[in-house]
Amino acid sequence: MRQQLLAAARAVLERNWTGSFTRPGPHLYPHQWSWDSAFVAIGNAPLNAPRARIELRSLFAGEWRNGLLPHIVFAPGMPDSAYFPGAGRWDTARSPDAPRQPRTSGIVQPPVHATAVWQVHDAAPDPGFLREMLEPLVAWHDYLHRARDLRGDGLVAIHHPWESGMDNSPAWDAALAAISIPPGAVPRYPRVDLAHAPDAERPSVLDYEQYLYLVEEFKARGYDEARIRADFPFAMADPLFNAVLVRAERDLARIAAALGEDGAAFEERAERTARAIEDRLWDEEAGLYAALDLRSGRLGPARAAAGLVPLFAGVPGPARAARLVDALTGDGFWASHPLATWDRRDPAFDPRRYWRGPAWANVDWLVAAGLRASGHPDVAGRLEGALLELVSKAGFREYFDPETGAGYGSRDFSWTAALTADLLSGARPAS
Ligand code: 9WN
Repeated sequence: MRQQLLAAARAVLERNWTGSFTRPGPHLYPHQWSWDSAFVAIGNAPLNAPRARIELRSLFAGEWRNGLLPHIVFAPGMPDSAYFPGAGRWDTARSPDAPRQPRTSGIVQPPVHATAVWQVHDAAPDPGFLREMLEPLVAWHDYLHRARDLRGDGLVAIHHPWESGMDNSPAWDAALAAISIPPGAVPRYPRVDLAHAPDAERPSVLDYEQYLYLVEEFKARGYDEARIRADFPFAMADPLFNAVLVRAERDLARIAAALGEDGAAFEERAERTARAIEDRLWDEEAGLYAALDLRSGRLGPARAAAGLVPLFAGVPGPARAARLVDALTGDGFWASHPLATWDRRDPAFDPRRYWRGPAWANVDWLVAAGLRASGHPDVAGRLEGALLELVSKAGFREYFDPETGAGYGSRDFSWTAALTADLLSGARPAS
């Protein structure tokens, strides 16, 4: 069974390979996405390391001069109508920092990349590749600390729900509701996504209105770091994004050390961000981390599986890790199939609608790796086993109903296949 599943996962990665990057899904997502590529590189590391290196190089070809690593690098030659919002709508030529080619979006996604680079090197050592990636990775992390650490405490902000990678999570509802959209501020647009996935499985009309309004707000500021920092209407410190950064800084320190360079500054930044997660994002009553609204100063509801991901970076000590284990094995997240991305006991939970409840393979994978790293290998093994069972029944779908196990969204989804392959090939992120 394991061999068959591994062969099927490899076949998905093969079909979605374009020659320079792996499409997240065959129809819905025709371009290169940032954290998708990092997960795909992790899956390819033991299977096809040269391809993993090409994937990461292709993504970093879209890096901006100020270190911003864009969440989408648009495939050359693909019509603008293939995905919305396409390169034309982003209009990143307003920034002197954006590359002219390849064309890109103007926002970011969780920084899994240093971890992916390290894992590719770990599976197939190649100091030349590490040397090539060091500077772009440092520029990327420098950008996050310089442009996104709004209070100078080590926590970095996201300025768009798409930057979290968990687009319509209820974690963003209150902050988005506080933004009023002036009439006519959002030019008309097509919902290209609805041609490929049912309405009930995708973000709502209101969600898209808010997403597209925020895109206009970036454009109005010319994608200028200082102007965005000053008054951007949406600024959230998300536990997943920050925890992934802590882990990435530590992996960057490993990369530096492997090249005979001093990585102490990266370790120090990791410590600072980890401390800020501990001090500012922990909800003692819920026993879970939550997102902090940096504009209102309010800690949001501790109801997201993203609040478990600090385990991935070894952020919590044993007592908090034990509370996270209680939370994740309880009714809120672990239904018939793990893990619901939003607490099932909360009224905002929807088992079908994208990031408002369905189980996603990348969240399971991050949490399982975190459980291993924090001394809970049994729970990690159960979680990984349950994910493999889910995928073997429902296929490499984009996300899954945590109650029925039904698969939703894109078929042949690349990161589901890649992370399944990673689990099956027995490679584990070095903690
Ligand atoms: C917007 C590609 C991406 C993932 C995100 C997921 C979804 C895009 C969309 O698809 O977002 O970036 O069109 O909905 O939410 O995590 O990277 O797979």
